[in-house]
Parts: sequence; C-alpha cells; structure tokens
Amino acid sequence: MPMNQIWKRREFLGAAAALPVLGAAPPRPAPSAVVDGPRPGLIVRETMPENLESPPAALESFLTPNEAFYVRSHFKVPRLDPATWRLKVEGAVRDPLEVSLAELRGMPATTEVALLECAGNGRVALVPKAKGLLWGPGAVGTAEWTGVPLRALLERAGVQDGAVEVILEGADSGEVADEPKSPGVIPFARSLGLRKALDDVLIAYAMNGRDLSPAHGFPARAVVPGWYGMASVKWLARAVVTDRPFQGYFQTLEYSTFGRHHGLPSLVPLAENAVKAQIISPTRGEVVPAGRPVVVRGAAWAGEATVMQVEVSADGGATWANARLVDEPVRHAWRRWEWTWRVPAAAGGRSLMARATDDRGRTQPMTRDLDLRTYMIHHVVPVAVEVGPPA
Ligand SMILES: Nc1nc2c(c(=O)[nH]1)N[C@H]1C(S)=C(S)[C@@H](COP(=O)(O)O)O[C@H]1N2
Ligand SMILES: [Mo]
Repeated sequence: MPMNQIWKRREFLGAAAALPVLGAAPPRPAPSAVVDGPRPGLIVRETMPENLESPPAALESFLTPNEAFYVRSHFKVPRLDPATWRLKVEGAVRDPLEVSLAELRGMPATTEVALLECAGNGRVALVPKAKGLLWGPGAVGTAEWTGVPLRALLERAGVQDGAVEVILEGADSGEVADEPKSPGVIPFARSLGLRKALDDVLIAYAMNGRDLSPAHGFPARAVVPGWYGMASVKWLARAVVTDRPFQGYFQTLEYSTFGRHHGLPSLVPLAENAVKAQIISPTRGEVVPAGRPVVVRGAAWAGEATVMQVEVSADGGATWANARLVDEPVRHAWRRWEWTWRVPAAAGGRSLMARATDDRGRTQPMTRDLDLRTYMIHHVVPVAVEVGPPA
C-alpha cells in the first residue's frame, strides 16, 4: 500500500492515535488531545499524575481563575474524544440511557457557583507528618459551573424503587501500587446518596464560562456542591444507580473518616465540607512591619451551610476579634473576610489564627480530631508570621 494511502487510512481512524508516519505531515491533534498548557501560576506537588496547588494570590478573587485552580488527579488525565464520548446512566433504572456531549449540551442548563476543596487541603500542617500529598492551603477554589442537573438524567432513566445510591465513574483508571494496594487497575469512582444526587449535583461541561480543560474533567464532570472535592468525579463515563451502598476504594480505603456509633468507630465516606476559615494573607513566615496596621485577609466556607462569623486572634488564641465578612453569602461558595491587625511595635514571632462559625452553630475545633485520619483538616491551624523592624 502506498504511503499516502496508509496515511489517509490512519487519518480516517483518528490521526491523534496514529504513530508518526515517515515523510508525512505530523497528525493534527483532535480537540480531545489538547492538553492544558503550561500553568506557571500553579505550585507543582506531583507531576505524574498531575497534582497542582493554587498559590495564595489565586484565592483572593471570589471566582478562582481557571488557570490558577488547583488540580487533583489520581491517575493520568484520560484523553477523551468529544465526538465519541458518552455518559451512560444504568443500573437500577427502568430505561438505561447514553447521552452524547451534543445531547448533554442541548439539554436545559443551569449555572451554579460552587467551591471545591480537596479533603487533603492543608495536610502539610499535620503532625506527625501524614502520608499522601502534602498540600498547603491552596487545594481549594471557587468556580461557576455550567451543566445539566444529574436529576434530569436520573429522571429520564427512571430510578427504581429500592435504589439508594448513584455511583459516578470516571474514565481515568490505574493501579494503586502503594499500600493499601488496589485490586489491579481500577477507575476513579465515588457514590452519592440518592437524596444528594437528586438535589443539586451538576454534570458540568463549563467552568467560569469556558469549556472544561482536560485537567478539570473534559468533556464533563460532576460538581457536588458543598462536598469535598473527591465527590466531584471528573471525566464522567457512567452513573450507576445501585440498591446497596458502594464500598469502593476511594470511599473506604481512601477518603473516609471514622464515625462513631454506639461507641464503635466505623469508616464513613467523606461527604460535606466542614466549616473552615483560612488565612490567605499574610502567608506563613511572612515578615510584617512593626507598629503599622496590616490587613489580614482570608476566606471561609461551610459546605451546604452558611458562614456567619469569622474570628481572628493575633495572640495565640487568648483574645479573638470579629473579622468583617467581605462577600454576601452565596450558597456553596466561600465568604472572603478581612481584619485589620494593629501590629505591635516589638519585633518577634507572632501567630495568627482564624476560626469560622456557620448558621448551624458549628465552629472549628482548636485541636485535631484523630478520627478524621488525614482528611478534613479544619481545626484551627496557626499561621506563624514575623514582626520585623518598622518599615
Ligand atoms: N475521575 C476523577 N475525578 C476526580 C478525581 C480523580 O482523580 N479522578 N479527583 C477528585 C479529587 S480528590 C478532587 S479534590 C477533585 C479536584 O478537582 P479539580 O482537579 O478540578 O480541582 O476532583 C475529584 N474528581
Ligand atoms: Mo481531593
């Protein structure tokens, strides 16, 4: 077969997958093969798979810019062809269905603001040093997501009586080689109780008004507002309705905490975000001039609840003052806050603390609850700063 005919056939089969052909023009990548460009704005925690943290400055705007939004991936980013991608809805449903990206985009859409925080955000502060990615404070961000309510798809498929959960499965997969090992190659998958699945979960295809990038789940991902990030499954492939609780790897061996019932600890999959305030500025180790006011800034969030108060202490927790809440409450988003610190004239180390309270009366604990394992780092963590000589 002449070379140009081979080339044509390869092109027909999908140029992006073809090996380079000698003498032929390099294949034009399909839209799906586009990878996220360099993101100099992100802090690299791991390159394979890609795990990138937002720098403090990225957390200062109400909506986190896409290029500065943290990335948390367990496996290699799957390259999905938007022309052939399908989302399957199956399991305990009357009419299993499959939707294409065009169909999904043709359905009535909603746009919702939602914060995503990785359950390991702030893990670097744990003592003794924890296993897992040692995130600083930047595994969190807020975006405006556009997509179709999961409810609409579940209603079309018809959830059967007796169903209790929906498992969301990503198109990414791999083998977890470290203990606890996975049973060979597994996909990333997480389940949701039907009540949440039928409430406000989105199948999103756009983030802050732009198509999802490959790293954030192109062509479509779940967004589970008010829940830790692991629930918002990227690169969605299937939604499986089940009549029993799912006990998959990522909700038992990982992303679970101990809950106590009748005095007995048992593993509970992580779900809603805990109430938490985070100091964004000044940053750890920053030198602030003595004797001059400094604006301490941060953000606070509370899952499905609303942040009502943020208190700040500059004396190791002896006294607390109310911060000013900058943002009006927006459901599932953070509220930025600020407080003016009258920095003392004497140089030396100081520690800043912030603690949020929500409309359910939940306040952040001052000490670490060991039942939380290495997740939900929401106890008050002091930020050590240095009061330097007057500017
Ligand atoms: N398919 C799939 N979905 C996933 C993950 C993953 O590794 N694979 N990581 C989860 C975790 S732990 C988090 S915190 C969020 C991060 O979303 P982001 O990378 O868009 O910030 O995606 C979640 N969805
Ligand atoms: Mo996460």
